[in-house]
Parts: sequence; C-alpha cells; structure tokens
Amino acid sequence: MMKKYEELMRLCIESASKYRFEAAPNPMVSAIIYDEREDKIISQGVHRKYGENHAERDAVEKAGDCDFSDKTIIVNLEPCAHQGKTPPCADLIVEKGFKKVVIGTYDPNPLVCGQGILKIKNAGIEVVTGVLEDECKELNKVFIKNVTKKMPYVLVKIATTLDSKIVTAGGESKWITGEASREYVQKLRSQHFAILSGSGTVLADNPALTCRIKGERTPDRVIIDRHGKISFDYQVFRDDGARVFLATNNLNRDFPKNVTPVEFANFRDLFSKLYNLGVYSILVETGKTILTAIIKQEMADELYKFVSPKIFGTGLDFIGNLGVYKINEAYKLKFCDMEKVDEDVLIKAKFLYED
Ligand code: AOF
Ligand code: ZN
Repeated sequence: MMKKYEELMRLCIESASKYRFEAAPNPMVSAIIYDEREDKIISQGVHRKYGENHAERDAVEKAGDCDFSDKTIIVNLEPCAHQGKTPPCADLIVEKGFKKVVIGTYDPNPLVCGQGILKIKNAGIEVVTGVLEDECKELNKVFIKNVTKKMPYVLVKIATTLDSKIVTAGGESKWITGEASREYVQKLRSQHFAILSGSGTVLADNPALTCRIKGERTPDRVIIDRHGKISFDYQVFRDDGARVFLATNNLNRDFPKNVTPVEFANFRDLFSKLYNLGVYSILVETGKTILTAIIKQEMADELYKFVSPKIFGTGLDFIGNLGVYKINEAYKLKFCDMEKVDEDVLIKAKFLYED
C-alpha cells in the first residue's frame, strides 16, 4: 500500500503546486479520497485560493453523498486543527468518520503543529505520516519559512565558471553559462514572488528582470539603490503590471506610481518589510556586493549555482569577504541536488543556520 500512497501523494503535490500564487500566504495543498478495496480515487480536492475551502473540504464536497467510513484521505499537509478563515479540517475528517488519513508532512503553523494529527488519532482514526515527506516539505518550503519566521524565502542564484568567477580580467561577463541554464532561470523567475537586483546590475546591463515564459506570472521587482542614484528610465522601472519596490534611503524624489520606495536599515529589515507587503519569496539575481551582504547577514535560505565548464583564472569572484578566518566559522550548507543543464551543472544547496 505504501507505493500506492506515494503515487497518490505525487498526484497531490502536482495538483497543489498549480496554485502557488493564488493560495499564498497559505500553503499549497491537495487531498485525495481513496477507496483502498476498489483501488479507486473517489475525488480530489485542492486549496485553490486564500480564504477559500481547504483541500480536504473541497475533496469531501466533491465526493458528494459518500460513505467515508471505509475510505482513506491522502493529503500532503497535516489537516488543520484551528478555526481560521475556514473551520478545522481535522474536525471535518472526524465528523465524516474516515477510516484512515495519510499525511505527507506536519503543518509548522504554531496553530496546528501536530494538533491536527492528535485530534484525528484521538478519534480512533488510523494515521500514516511521512509519506514523501521530503517532497512535501520542498513543495511548501516558502510557506514553512513564512509561517515560522514571518520572512520571505530567499533563493540566491549565481552563474559562475568552474573556478567560481563571474567576470574576466578584461571586464567581460556575458555569457558565462549556456542557453539552457538561462532558460532554467526563466522558470525560476516564474516560481518566485519577486526578483531582487541592485543598482550596479541595472546600470551595467539594464536588464528587464521579467519572466519571458508565455502565460507565466511576471514577478515583482526589488531594486536595491540605497542612495537613490538611478534614474527611472531603466527597464526595471517600466509599468508592466508587476510591482516595483525600490529599497532606498533617499525619499527626496518623485516616484512613478508603480514604484514603491522602501526604507531599510539592513537586509533583515528590508525582507521583513517586503514580507509584510506580500513578497513571500525572493529570487536574488545580483552582483557580488549585494550577494555577499545577503549571505553575510544570514538572509539566504538556498543557493542555486550554475557552473559553466570554463576557467577564467584571474577575474572577479562571485562572493567577497564574509569574515571567515577559521574553518569552523564557515557558512554551512547542505547539498540538496545536482543536475546537468545541457553543458552546465546546477548545484542546489540549502543554508544551515543555528537558531
Ligand atoms: C489544511 N488544508 O488545504 C490548507 C491548510 O485561514 P485558513 O482557515 O485558510 O487557515 C490557514 C492555515 O491553515 C494555514 O496557515 C495552514 O496552517 C493551514 N492550511 N490546512 O488542512 C489546506 N491550506
Ligand atoms: Zn484545513
């Protein structure tokens, strides 16, 4: 049966993931009601929009007039135990008298956090936990960060040579990685609430910082320009429906209506303010200075490093001084995955912080 649960959990992950932006700040959740004896899916529910039905209730409603007493409900996140915008799903499951509940991962929301599972177990319903747990956690990594830290999830993307350089000794930087890697970045842009870059990159490259994949959402843009030096003629400021946040401490100028200035002391302060403005995840695409500051201030959750099979030798390193003088002072990460992207390699790693 475990193989079957995993197969159904994969279906939940796939359906839930379509509602990333609509469901936020809620997690992405889908639930399947399954008849084990008949090996048949009765219904599938999804949490489609913040404030609307949770996945479990959606699945129950879709099942219609059904006897749930011999049915299993598979859900990628622990059913909630609290009264929020909607009533508790754990209560619904108990009330409908399900036989079994199969859960991907627990809900880190302090209002839930094991209470949903407890309610269901206390009602005498069998509970299976940890089915495709890693995948379920990965699906909702943004929600997990948001609900536990009240901060956006921050993914830092870099593209370097094999010797970790981003500019040649002659000052050239385009292009280091291949076309497939750059397409991959477009996909990453479509999955984040905002892209962050700095005035240096804007002045040097005048990038659009949009997602060029047809039909995908254009992410908001966060531009760091502490002293308010750059003019609003650059592409990142054009009015294309995306919100533009200018992180600056110079408020003595007129801002276009699509540009919102955000004063900030440091990156923790900035990200906390952005979180309160509905920026739940950020893809960082900057040069060395800002990248170094974000990592030094322990604000990065994950790093995607695209590595091109080239060596520059002398050139600019992707990162600067982090104040690491002893090996045990190093910033620690955990490798999560590695894949070949055409001629390049993509290394995915998560930062490990002590707290
Ligand atoms: C579930 N199933 O489909 C989702 C859950 O304000 P509410 O009522 O929408 O509650 C939001 C919280 O409920 C959210 O922070 C998370 O802990 C949980 N989300 N739980 O059982 C779902 N979306
Ligand atoms: Zn719920």
